[in-house]
Order: sequence, then C-alpha cells, then structure tokens
Amino acid sequence: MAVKVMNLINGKAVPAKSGRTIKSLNPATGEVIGTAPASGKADIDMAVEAARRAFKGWRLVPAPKRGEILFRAASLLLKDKASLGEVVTREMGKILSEGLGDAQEAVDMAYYMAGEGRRLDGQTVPSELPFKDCKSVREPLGVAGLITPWNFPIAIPAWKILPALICGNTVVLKPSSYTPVCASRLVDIINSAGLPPGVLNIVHGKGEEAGECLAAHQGIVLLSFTGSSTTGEALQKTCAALGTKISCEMGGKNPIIVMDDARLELAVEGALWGGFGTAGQRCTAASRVIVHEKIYDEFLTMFVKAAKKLRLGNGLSKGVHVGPVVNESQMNKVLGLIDVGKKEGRLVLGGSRSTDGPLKKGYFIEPTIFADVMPSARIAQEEIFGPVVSVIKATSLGSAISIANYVEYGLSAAIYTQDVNNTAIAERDLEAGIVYINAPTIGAEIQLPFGGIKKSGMGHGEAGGRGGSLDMFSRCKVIYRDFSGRLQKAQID
Ligand code: UN1
Repeated sequence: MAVKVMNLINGKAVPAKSGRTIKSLNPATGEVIGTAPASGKADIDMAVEAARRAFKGWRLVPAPKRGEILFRAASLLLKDKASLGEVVTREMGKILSEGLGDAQEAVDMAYYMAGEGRRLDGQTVPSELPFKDCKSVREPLGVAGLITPWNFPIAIPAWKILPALICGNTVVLKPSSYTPVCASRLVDIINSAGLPPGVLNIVHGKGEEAGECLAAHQGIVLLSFTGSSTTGEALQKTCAALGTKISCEMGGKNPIIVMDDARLELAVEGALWGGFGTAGQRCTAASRVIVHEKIYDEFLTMFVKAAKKLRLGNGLSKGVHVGPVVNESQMNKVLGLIDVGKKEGRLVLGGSRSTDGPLKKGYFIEPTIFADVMPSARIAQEEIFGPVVSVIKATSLGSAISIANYVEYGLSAAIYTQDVNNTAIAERDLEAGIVYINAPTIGAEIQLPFGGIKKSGMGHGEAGGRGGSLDMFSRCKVIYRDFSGRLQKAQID
C-alpha cells in the first residue's frame, strides 16, 4: 500500500500549500510506494521561518543534552533498522543487504554525533600578555539547508542532519524527490527522540522548485548539498551571490589501479563490488579499472567471468547481486552512455537493458564492461552512475596514476598491489579525497571526513568530525579576556 508522506514543519505534518504531490515508485516493479508533497516557495518559507524561531532555543540547549536526544535517536534507528533497510530497497532499488547498510550508517552517525555532544572542543592557548587569556569555542551557525540525493536515501541525510543538530543548528531538509519515503522515515524517527518542534523540518519536492528556493533563501546561513556536479556548481553561484556558506559533495570517476603484483582474485572481487555494487549508483563507484599490461589479459578474463555470474533482480529477493537503476530517466541516461561506449571501447559484457521475465517492469541494466578504453574516451571521463566499468591498460605505476588523475573528478581512488613502495607512491600522488589500498573505491566509514577534490567536492567533507561535518556546521568564535584592569596592547606592549 502506498504511503502518504507529508512535509514536517514546526513539528506538524502538512501537505504542500499548492496541494500538488509527486509519486515515488519502486524501480524493480514500477509499483507506486508513496506520494509526497510537491512543495514550492511558500512551503520552504514556512519551514525556514520555523527553523529560525526554533534556533533561538536550540542553540542554548547544552550540547551534552542535545547529545542525549541523538543517543535516543540512535537506538530508535537501530530498532527500526530492518524496516528502514527494506524501505531503502523498495524505494531506490539497491539490494537488501545494502539497504540495511544504508540504515546502519545512520545508526553509526547518530551514536558518533551523540558522543560529540560531550566533546565539541575549541582551543585554549596562552596569551602573549600577562593577565589575559585566549580561547576559541564552537558555535552553531543558524538554519542549515540540506539537499540530499537518492542513492543513499537514509545515510546521506543522516550524515548532514546529525552533525548539524549536535552543533546547535536547526535544519530544513529537502531530500531527493525520488526517495521521499526514506527521508521522512528518518526525520520522523529522529524527531521522535525528543527534538523540540521546528528544530528538524523536512520539505519534499523537486530540486528545480523546492531545492532552488531553499538554496536561494536568505534565511539559511549554510547549504550542504550532495548530488551532481552540474547542480552543485549552479548552487555555488546562487550561494556566492547571497554570501551563504556552502559545501558540495558531487560526482566521481573513481579508478581502481591493479598492479602486476596484485592478488588478482582480490582485485577482481574489489572491482566487482566497486563497479556493480548499488548498480554503480555511488559517487564513489569504481567506474574505471586501470590494469598493468603484464596482467591485463588475465585480469580481464577473470573479471568478465566473475561479472557474468552476477544476478540481476529485485533487491528484496534472495541471491540477487545487482538491483535496478533508480528510474526510467536515469536508465535512459546510462543506456545513452553505453551506446557512446560501444563506439569508443570493446564491449565485453552486458550493454543492454534486461527485461527477462520478472525484470520486465523494472529498470534493469546488465552489468556492462568495456575493455581497451582510452583514458580520454567519454565513458572514461564522464560519471555514468550505472553498472558500467571501463577497463584501461597502463604500462607502469606512473602511467596508471597519470591515467587515474586524468579526469575532472577526484573523490576516491584505489590500488591493488603487494608492494609497500607502490602503496606509498599511490597515497601521495593519487588526486582524490579518499584513497583505498587493497580495497575498492567504496566503503568509507563515518568517523572520517568523506569528500573529494577537483569537481568532486568543495567546502568541508561530509560525515567525519573535525575536518569534516563538525567544521561545516559550526564556527569557532575566539574570545580574549583581559583581567589586568588596564589597557594592554597586543604586538605593541
Ligand atoms: C557514495 O558513494 O555515494 O563509502 C556514498 C561508502 C558509503 C557511502 C558512499 N559509506 O561506500
């Protein structure tokens, strides 16, 4: 039965002012699983106003008390993990074990940020003058606007909401219009842990309507966005004009380098999980595998053989490895790039939509591998966000790293090798926010910042603590206290 999701503004479930709704579909079956408000400016205005009012009280709640609420949220999320994971699978298609992982990431983040309530630290340092002390304290910024994607419909909103709250900000979340049911479940659970009304609001709608209104709203002090580089760049312009702080986590074209001394079975397993996990719909998906020429043929044969065994299907069914892509327009975009690839590389596996039997009603794309791809080919340059991997040949570590870096993106990168010297050079020279050694490009943990360089990211990383989301959602206020009773002059006395 379809769920009727509402906006949550100032603690009240409300429809869009316009009364319009959008449908959320199960990409494996085409069935409608929910409807959500198609909100616009009036709804965003109300939510920002509610968050602005709630900020007055929330900023003064001691951080350890805010932490207690997040601890409760963490246990409630854990209690609901099974059903949250299932909703993720039904709404965006990833297989159930991954849907559960998505929910687990929110649990992890909630526990981690709850603990930060007793740790939100500044600095105390000595003064150059007698009878004077110096310190910095973290303070919240105000109303945070959050815009989140559909590929991690629970985890990514949680990465943003929880650090924003622990730092004392209030929130207006505009989640992807493809996954409103997941986002509302998350927000309802966090609210039920005891947040005062107005602290955490959610407004559903399309990016070009509700999302743009939120980004351009003068009432928000910061915008945290995860999504495509094109949208992120447009939002950066909007925020620059208004002086709104912004952080963006965007696309990737993440490479796995396989050196001639790598353990090939391990590298194949990593390339499968990195390339075809979540049907390739991750910012960190390993869409390029750069293989040393000495083991190129052997690796390719093993990789194709293993990928042939991947079973496509409804993520709720047992034994399925790869689910559908999220919807028809995304499917057509991926199929379009596969057609481009057919002219650029040697198609060695897949390459089509699959409509066999029960897959007929869903948006399934076969795991697809192109071999002998040139580093400059479009399929080796553009983010595809689907189950498509390009295999590229390299002659040395140096050439593999140059190929890896030869893209506009820089989110995550991996190398398989047994040679410690190779790993050190890769760590130093790969242009990426995250580097994996003997592991694929996916699998980041919440206690470290997540984010990229070049076109992949700007501003502070997501998740993580210091150097990541805590720095995004707080600012350091510096306090000098003079208790000398006279005028002291720094740099002069
Ligand atoms: C993404 O790639 O879109 O690193 C997010 C991972 C997850 C998050 C991925 N924890 O695999």
